[in-house]
Amino acid sequence: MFKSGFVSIVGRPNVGKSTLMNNVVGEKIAIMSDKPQTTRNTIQAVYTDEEAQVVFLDTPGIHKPKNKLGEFMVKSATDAFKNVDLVLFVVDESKKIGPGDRKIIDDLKNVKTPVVLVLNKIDQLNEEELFDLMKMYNAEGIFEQIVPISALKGRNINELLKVIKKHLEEGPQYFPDYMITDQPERVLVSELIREKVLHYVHDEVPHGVAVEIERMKSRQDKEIVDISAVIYCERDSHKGIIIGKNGRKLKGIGKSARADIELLLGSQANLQLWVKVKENWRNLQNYVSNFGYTE
Ligand code: GDP
Ligand code: MG
Ligand code: K
Repeated sequence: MFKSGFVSIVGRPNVGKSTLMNNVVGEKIAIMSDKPQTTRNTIQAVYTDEEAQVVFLDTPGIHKPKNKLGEFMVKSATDAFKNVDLVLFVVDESKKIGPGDRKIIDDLKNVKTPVVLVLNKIDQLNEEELFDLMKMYNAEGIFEQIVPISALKGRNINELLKVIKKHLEEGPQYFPDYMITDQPERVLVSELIREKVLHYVHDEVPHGVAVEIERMKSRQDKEIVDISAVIYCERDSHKGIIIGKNGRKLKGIGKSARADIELLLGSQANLQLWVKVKENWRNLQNYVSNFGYTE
């Protein structure tokens, strides 16, 4: 059974979140480049092995709302916790829970998603200090589990991965193994759409499908991204299958793709899909590189 899911990472600056990501995914990593301003809930890294795919999301800072906009931001941050399978709360070796961590803990108390505390930088602690810290965090009573690690030294990372996988459900591989560094967002979006097409048409249109994002643009002052994408297939008959009776299949594809895209981008999406026939597109080098495939 293959498992997959989304994991939000939260923690104040300098606790070692980036170091952890680098260590967790190692060579399998796809660290994402800087995202446009509009994106608040972005993919940090994708970890894939034989058993599972974990999509790590950067969670925007959760803070006390000062105004309407602040409220909106906070709401979307807590929403981000709702739509994920697990939250990793990363802390460091500090002996006391400071105001930054306290605020996050208070916010996490309202979150139903399971939260695992990742106690990082244990290379800076002796056994007794480690024990005291675990006791202190355990007393908060909100963590499923506490996993002590050293992201820098690579200690106990495998245990953390085991704990993460335990919280994932059976699911598809959202992103391909060959996903490369600095994968632009639109490639991720096209992969999500392609995955839905393949899911909906089963074996009727074997692999002769590619997706190209024609337009992807955030509206100026609204939290909506307009996306129009073309699904390319190789035959007229395939086009009919993808669209389905009364367009029902394409609607289904669009609906489920949109849900995933919104999770990926952290904002609403208005998705328009078109189906076009392009015979033997696989032989056209030009298209292949346009679509972002490396095979
Ligand atoms: P982020 O702001 O949470 O992403 O933190 P970074 O990953 O950028 O790490 C902040 C600093 O902590 C860097 O200097 C890291 O080298 C250091 N650091 C991260 N993990 C560890 C660890 O396990 N042990 C020690 N001693 N330092 C660490
Ligand atoms: Mg960082
Ligand atoms: K990958």
